Amino acid sequence: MSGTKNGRSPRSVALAGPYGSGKSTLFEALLDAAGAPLKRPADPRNRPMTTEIRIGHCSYLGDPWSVLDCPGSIEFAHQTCSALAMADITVVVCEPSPAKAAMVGPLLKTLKDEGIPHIVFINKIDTLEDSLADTLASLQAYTSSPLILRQMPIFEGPAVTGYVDLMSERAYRYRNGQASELMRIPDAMMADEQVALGRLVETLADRDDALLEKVLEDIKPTPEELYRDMRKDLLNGSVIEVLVGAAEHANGVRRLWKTLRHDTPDPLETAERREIVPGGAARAQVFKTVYAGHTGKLSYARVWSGTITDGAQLGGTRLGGIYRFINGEMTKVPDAKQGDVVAFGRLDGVPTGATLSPGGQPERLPFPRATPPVYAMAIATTDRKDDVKLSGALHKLAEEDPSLFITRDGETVLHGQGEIHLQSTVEHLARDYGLKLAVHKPAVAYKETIRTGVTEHGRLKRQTGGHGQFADVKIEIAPRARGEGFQFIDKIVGGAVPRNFIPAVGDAAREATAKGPFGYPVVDIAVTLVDGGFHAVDSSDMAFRAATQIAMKEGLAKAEPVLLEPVGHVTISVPNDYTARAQRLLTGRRGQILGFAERPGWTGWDDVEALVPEAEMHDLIIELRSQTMGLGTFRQRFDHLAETRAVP
Ligand SMILES: Nc1nc2c(ncn2[C@@H]2O[C@H](COP(=O)(O)OP(=O)(O)O)[C@@H](O)[C@H]2O)c(=O)[nH]1
Ligand SMILES: [Mg+2]
Repeated sequence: MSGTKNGRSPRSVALAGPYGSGKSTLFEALLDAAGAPLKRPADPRNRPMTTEIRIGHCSYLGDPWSVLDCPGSIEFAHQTCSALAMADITVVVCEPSPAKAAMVGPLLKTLKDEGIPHIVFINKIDTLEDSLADTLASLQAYTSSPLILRQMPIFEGPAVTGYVDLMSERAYRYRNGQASELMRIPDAMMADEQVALGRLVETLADRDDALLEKVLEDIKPTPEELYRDMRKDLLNGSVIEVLVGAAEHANGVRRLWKTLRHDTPDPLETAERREIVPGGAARAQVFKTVYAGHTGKLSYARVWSGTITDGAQLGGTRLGGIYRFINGEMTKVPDAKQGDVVAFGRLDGVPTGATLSPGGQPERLPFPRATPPVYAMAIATTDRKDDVKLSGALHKLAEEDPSLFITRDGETVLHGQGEIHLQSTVEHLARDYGLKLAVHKPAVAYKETIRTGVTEHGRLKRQTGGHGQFADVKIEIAPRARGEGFQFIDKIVGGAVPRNFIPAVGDAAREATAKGPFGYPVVDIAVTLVDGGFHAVDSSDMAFRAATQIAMKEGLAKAEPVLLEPVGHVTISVPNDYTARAQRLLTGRRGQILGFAERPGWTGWDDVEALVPEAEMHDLIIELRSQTMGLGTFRQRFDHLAETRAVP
């Protein structure tokens, strides 16, 4: 399959964009048009949300292709970024609505910053009511590269029935499910068409002196000249080509295919762009990992150079199968060549993002870093017998999903990108590992300390049969400044406590801070051993430990204990329309606003900084997203512990 008639290496296109813009519909329409149809969901209007990258293989006009359908939800953004990093070109799918177009902003910025070639496909053109001008203006606000609308929708009455392709100056009437049919440019559109073409040519001429000269001399450029310029500018990111269509009716899909065929770079060019050294050993990079019931582990990878053959030693294990995806079926193939996107079977221990080379340890290729987690959920097995199974499953989860972070500090906590992300993780644990789990809000890491100093006596005296137990300590417990930690001071003079028992007193005092009067760890105190007593036969380390424990327990309770809550330094990033709202959201959560400023490198965005108690952070991301059309994000770091009267 990978070597086709014309010998071209397989190219790869990623479909990205907001949730609901029609990526999955377009994915199916592209495969249909290339004669590699998928099984459709029973009701296409009820298509389930895409939560993982889907892959389809096909060939279009003799060229081999892999199409990657990405999840749209921001909570799976890491998967999308992984797919973008693997693909030769990205199609940004959006809707003809200015409000919804704003949701594409962060994606356009990522593509521009990372230098990934991309075009925009305005889908659902059948829902367009008047013009695309507002939508284009809304998109343009997010990128410094000019958007060039290449197709003008043709209206018949209220409905869009076709388009004028400006570069070839040809008009087409949509035919549902089939190639469009050539028609005359409607007379009423002639004037507008000339204006739009003039704008298109001018934008290209701004970047091409030869074209500019022609424009100045009033010579009409040929379509071929325009195609060539568009490709060059698109590949270096200086313009963004915009196409239109309706995936659901297969309108504009063949036009999109032809543009992709013409403009998409070869895998070799992509490897070069990604600074992957050409030649040498075969190399592949894993961008998705799935542990699924019957098939076992699959590592989806792109081959950047050379050929990888089934059975090769890869990543320290023997490769157990290479698969491609044709007509929605997994098909076993003997090898994978440069450009191929395949799934490798049974690569134990190989995580998402890993670079693989037969028999070797090649250089690690760059892979998108996951954004820090913004939402956490604690999980526990409902049957203690499953604990070992859970631990094994978590290990595999970590290989699959680089945007998931797991902590096991008292309770097991999943930290991820949002509620849907973590829910789908828990469902995965239930479905593929048979784990019944209870989920709950993670505990806040409260601490405690004391407000005043006390002197306390602890004494152990026990006579059991012959040998007894005896120890006596007098300690001073005093508060220290926040962050100074625990300190033990020995002030024994004259042997009131023999030297060899003093370490036991220090250890016991420190251990007693594990759980204070409120049940939380005690921080920032000093314990000074000032006096004590012993017995020549009955004293022991154990006896001194016990006496110290008694003194600490009673002393801490008398020293005006207070609860401390962790407070984080939070930075919320939002488009500046939402800055005031973000501030209200923070103050509503006992946040203390520190200020706001322009977000570096993001025109039209602000960063709002605040100090916010951790106890108020749990669902911050949910409220923030619901108030900012999903655009708001935040990052946080621990700042300090603050006294609180809040009862946890
Ligand atoms: N009117 C219209 N609806 C569409 C079109 N393409 C997709 N849709 C609908 O938009 C919804 C979301 O589509 P889907 O492909 O799941 O979006 P995704 O989240 O981007 O993958 C579905 O109800 C589709 O039927 C289109 O061209 N026109
Ligand atoms: Mg989808």
